[in-house]
Amino acid sequence: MAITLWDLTGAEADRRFSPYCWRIKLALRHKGLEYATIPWRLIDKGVIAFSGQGKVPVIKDGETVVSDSWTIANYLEDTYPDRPSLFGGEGGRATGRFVVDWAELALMAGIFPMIAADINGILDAETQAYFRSTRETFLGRTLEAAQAERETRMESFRRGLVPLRRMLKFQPFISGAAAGWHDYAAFSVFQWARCASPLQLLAADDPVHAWRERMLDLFDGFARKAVGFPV
Ligand SMILES: N[C@@H](CCC(=O)N[C@@H](CS)C(=O)NCC(=O)O)C(=O)O
Repeated sequence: MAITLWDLTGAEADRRFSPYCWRIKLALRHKGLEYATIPWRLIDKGVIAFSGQGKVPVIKDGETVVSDSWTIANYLEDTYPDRPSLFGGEGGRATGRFVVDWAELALMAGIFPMIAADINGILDAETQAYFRSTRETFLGRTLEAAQAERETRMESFRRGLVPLRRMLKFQPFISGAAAGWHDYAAFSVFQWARCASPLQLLAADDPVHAWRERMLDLFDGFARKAVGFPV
């Protein structure tokens, strides 16, 4: 039986923009597991109440319900040990946790203010009211005021990518010779931005751009085919 994934959507049902859901869709493909997605909006809390919390991703695998992208990745790795490994061993699992936090605290935190108003623009009116109120409280300013700082923020965001840029001189993927969880956890943030905003986060000659291209090509261009903006 296929795994069910509740997957964040914008006003258009096929604009799936959650970074946390993206890394799980890529992990499911990596494992070669069949899955079906159910579009979910930020305000549809009741729909996922069965999971005991209010965020996606949530998966249901038979009778097992799992939420939180890192918990789901570990569940998939441990439940399907005969499928291709996401982590490549226990050392990879440990550094995989580091990438989850780096992706959230360095990548997402750096990108979010630059695309905050654009994200609002892909939502339906009802979800926009919720998004604006929760995210403006978080940002401490309006979505538009945050996004207006993008010119000044871009340089430091790109500078923060130096360790990744340098690593990619030695290997094509963060996980090594082939893509794995480390790549999915980091790429999912760029895919979130690409699904929600036309902002060009990476210069065309940046090795990180070339890595993102390789990630967009994986699984027969799965991420590239998703509804998003050209980057
Ligand atoms: N730590 C969680 C974070 C999940 C998360 O924040 N998901 C967002 C969608 S991208 C969400 O559902 N937010 C609900 C809300 O803002 O009310 C994970 O890794 O899965």
